[in-house]
Amino acid sequence: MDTQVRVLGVPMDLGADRRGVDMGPSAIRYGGLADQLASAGIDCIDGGDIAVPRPEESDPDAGGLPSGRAKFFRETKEVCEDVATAVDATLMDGQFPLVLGGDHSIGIGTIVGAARDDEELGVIWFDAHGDFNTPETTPSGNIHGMSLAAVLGDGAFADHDWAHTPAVREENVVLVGLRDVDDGERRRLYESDVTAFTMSDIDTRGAPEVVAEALEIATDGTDGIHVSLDLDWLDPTEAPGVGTPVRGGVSYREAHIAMEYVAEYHDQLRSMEMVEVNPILDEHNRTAELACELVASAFGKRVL
Ligand code: 6HN
Ligand code: MN
Ligand code: MN
Ligand code: MN
Repeated sequence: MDTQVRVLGVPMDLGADRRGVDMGPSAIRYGGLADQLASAGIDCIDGGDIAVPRPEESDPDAGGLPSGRAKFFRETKEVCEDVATAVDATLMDGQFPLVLGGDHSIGIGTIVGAARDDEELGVIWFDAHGDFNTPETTPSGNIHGMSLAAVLGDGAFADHDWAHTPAVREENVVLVGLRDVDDGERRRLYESDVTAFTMSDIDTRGAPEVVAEALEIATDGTDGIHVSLDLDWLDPTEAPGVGTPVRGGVSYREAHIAMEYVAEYHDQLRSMEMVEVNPILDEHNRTAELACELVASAFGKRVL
């Protein structure tokens, strides 16, 4: 890829219960992101961090939703609007936005920013979770478990005139790696046209075949794709530094082959984000370092 990558950090932890994920952008930079990109032949510049208010100075119930239904709704909306502006500006400058989380609520901002009114955007969401709750179905009130539903215009998000991007059609959205889905979001996933591949699909068909199909679906009739990678997609033995680990995730090798398949679609790749790295829960920064390695694979790093 000839395009220069602009790194955007979003030290966001308002969308999750476990503190520490706000340090993710620092940990990923410290884990060697620029060197890994260079080893893939990619030039990058650092666009710094988006400002995020601290939970101590914020009101979880501000924003007009019933208490606890979508904690820090107002602040998350404001941060995501800033993320969207930064991603949009990056694309307008002819650069590639690489967003570092932070919890997965920031995916709302990245996708809104990457979307174009006159162009369809496909999305691949690598995750143990569906992130398909709404303020009506959420068991936790945490927006990181609702972000994918939000951009598709679901629940109270649309009522509050936030996040829905018509440029993203359910038919071009694919979840990969599911193994922890709440009852309410399972029902909603069934009713939607989103494609969802579970870990069982990966077990029986293999990661390469599943990811190849995911890429076909996301690129079918679209003008570009966004890749959102939640590090809890990987097995916790490989990626212990995440707030909501779930056993039975993809292996180190499966994650790399998946990103190598993404690299084959570099002409369509418009934006990417790496989220949910929590250095407080990590072991010697290995989850952050893994995030850097996976970015390099997605940008075409080759052994030979
Ligand atoms: N993530 N389904 C759970 C919830 O609270 O809605 C967990 C969500 C985790 C979200 O890891 O991005
Ligand atoms: Mn997630
Ligand atoms: Mn936009
Ligand atoms: Mn997750």
